[in-house]
Amino acid sequence: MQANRPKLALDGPLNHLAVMNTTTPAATAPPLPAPRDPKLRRMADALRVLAMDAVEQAKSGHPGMPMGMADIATVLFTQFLRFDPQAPDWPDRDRFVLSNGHGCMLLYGLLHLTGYPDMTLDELKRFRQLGSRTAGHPERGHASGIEVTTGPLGQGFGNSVGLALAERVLAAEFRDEIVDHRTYVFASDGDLMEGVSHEAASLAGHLGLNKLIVFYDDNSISIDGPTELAFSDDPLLRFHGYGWAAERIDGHDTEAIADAIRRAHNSDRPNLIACRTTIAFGAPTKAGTAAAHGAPLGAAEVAAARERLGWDYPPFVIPEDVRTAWRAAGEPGGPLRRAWEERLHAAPAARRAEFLRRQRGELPGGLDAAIAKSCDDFRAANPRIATRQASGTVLDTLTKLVPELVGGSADLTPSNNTKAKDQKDVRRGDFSGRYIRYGVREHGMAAAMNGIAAHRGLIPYGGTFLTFSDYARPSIRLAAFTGLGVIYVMTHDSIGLGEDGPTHQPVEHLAALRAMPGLYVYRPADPVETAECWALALQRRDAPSLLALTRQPLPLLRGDGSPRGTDRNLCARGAYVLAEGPHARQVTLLATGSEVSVASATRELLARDGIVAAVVSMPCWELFEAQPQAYRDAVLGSAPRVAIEAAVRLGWERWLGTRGAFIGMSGFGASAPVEALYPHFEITAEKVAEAARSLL
Ligand SMILES: Cc1ncc(C[n+]2csc(CCOP(=O)(O)OP(=O)(O)O)c2C)c(N)n1
Repeated sequence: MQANRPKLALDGPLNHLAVMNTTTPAATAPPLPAPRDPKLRRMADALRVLAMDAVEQAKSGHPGMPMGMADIATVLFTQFLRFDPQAPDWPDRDRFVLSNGHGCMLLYGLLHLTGYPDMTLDELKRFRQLGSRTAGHPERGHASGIEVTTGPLGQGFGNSVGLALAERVLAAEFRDEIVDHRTYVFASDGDLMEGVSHEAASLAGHLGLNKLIVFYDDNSISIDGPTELAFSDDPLLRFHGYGWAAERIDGHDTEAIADAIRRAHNSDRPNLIACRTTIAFGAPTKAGTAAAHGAPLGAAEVAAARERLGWDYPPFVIPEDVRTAWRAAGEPGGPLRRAWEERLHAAPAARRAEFLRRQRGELPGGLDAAIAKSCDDFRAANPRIATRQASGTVLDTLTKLVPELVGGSADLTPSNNTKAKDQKDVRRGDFSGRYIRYGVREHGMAAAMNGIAAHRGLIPYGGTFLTFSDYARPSIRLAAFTGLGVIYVMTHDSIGLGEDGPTHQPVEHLAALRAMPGLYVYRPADPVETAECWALALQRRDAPSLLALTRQPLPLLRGDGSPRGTDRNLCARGAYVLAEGPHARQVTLLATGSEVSVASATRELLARDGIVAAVVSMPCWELFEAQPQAYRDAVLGSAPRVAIEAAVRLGWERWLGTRGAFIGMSGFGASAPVEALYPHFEITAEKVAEAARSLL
């Protein structure tokens, strides 16, 4: 500490404490270890102080992690990360993921100091305020340089596996001169405790994603206190077991950090660098304690930390030498990016055009015609097949037409029908395939798919049983929340799956998934609707889509004589009248998926009694909700309504009104052949007809 340092130009209590209190916490704390490189330490201190000050100003946030990981961030951003603040979306940039998103002030500070134009000092001052770019956790789309939304621990880690995988797959197609970048991740104890990171790490190890480099903030502190309260893993041993390179370093030693990164660059495996750090490094009394994790340090502690760090500047003031050094760190990206642009320009025209099309997120031409042909083929063949099977057939067409489709399944490929005939497996060392064996890792798969989608250049789809959407739900939520065009192929969508029984039979899942804002849930009723829903899912590049598909075969409902939709995708409006007349309807039967055929059978049954029923197929509620009122009124009609869905009633009230009846499930299913289950749970045309008659 310098005795004759100029007085801090601070206001109010901070000034008071720094100047008046002769026994400050800083005075009693042991001095900080001397830095190896004082310039780098000063740059790191700028990050530390910005984090302290922004959290203090917001009266909310997490100062500890940014202060603990500042040295690692400084080495990475000044010496290794390839980024260009003037072109933040440059496709061949390195990806940086802050999986421990609570420490977001570290990222905001980095983006500001390295010169991302939209991350102004003003934004840092408005940390955690309404409408600021500096949200409480990093949100993709709020500011450039934020690759994925993080905060739910483990998700960023999972995303990073998808980012690294997308890089390899695209490099195999477009060559190293166009695609050749690394994925760097910051992760915390919490990230490593969460199950999703185990799944993702295991997959990354299996695939040998050696351009993935994770810095584990090994600070032995989480919210409850020391991690030893709940965590006795040996992460190095664990990651070695996954097939990663893993080592431990001092996370405040800038040379050790740089050396570890160099070793990682030469590794043939994914890399975990466990960095021993002190949470809130520099804070005199709260460093190394849980108190520094997620609350403002307090004016006295902040003032004393400034003293201890030798940082003599008021809040949000960055001295010129530090600002210049940080700006310089952002500059090499410009020439790197321009050199890449030249390489892209020199690539064969067709390859370049294809690369740019993918980056723009444009689908290739011919999709509508291909879907129309699929529909015609189904009509001509009049098959009695499950919608999962129809989906498989549609995929055989789509994967030929849309090379950016990258499929996969969580070990249910033959059940989900997700692998198209022409798809080859993606393998360690050979990433030229388009099909990913995700293994029994639904959550890891969904998190990786978010990363693949966020990368750009590929469209991920992946399958499991609908009931196991619960295992993937946290990642589905983030896809919905951040507008990632991921496609979920979720088969075995009701009691209709039969003998596997109630453990596998979803009942509440459709309601739960429909409750999620931003997710499009499709439940097609037959092969033609399946093809139409696939087209809609593919066309929606700014939100996730989920296809709920049957295990059991269904009759073709959109055959000759039914609405054709050749010039228009009938599912595009979310719901439509499948069958009407011959006179004004007396009852409207609303249904989705496999129960549309129950509704159709009911209509015939009622017709025998001279009762006119309309059948409305409702494959996608979200799309129907978005239609003009007049269309919705016309489809729903004014006659009494009966809804049929082999799932719980929750949500159907909005379509049924006060007078409607619901035929479906009110509890869990049972293990039996499908033919026994529908009558057992009274989801039959007879029961629906009875309900309809009671409303007349
Ligand atoms: C899935 C999930 N569960 C819980 C939380 C709440 N939370 C935020 S940080 C944290 C743990 C903090 O410990 P650590 O991960 O070691 O971070 P550090 O304190 O070292 O910054 C928890 C439980 C969360 N963000 N995400």
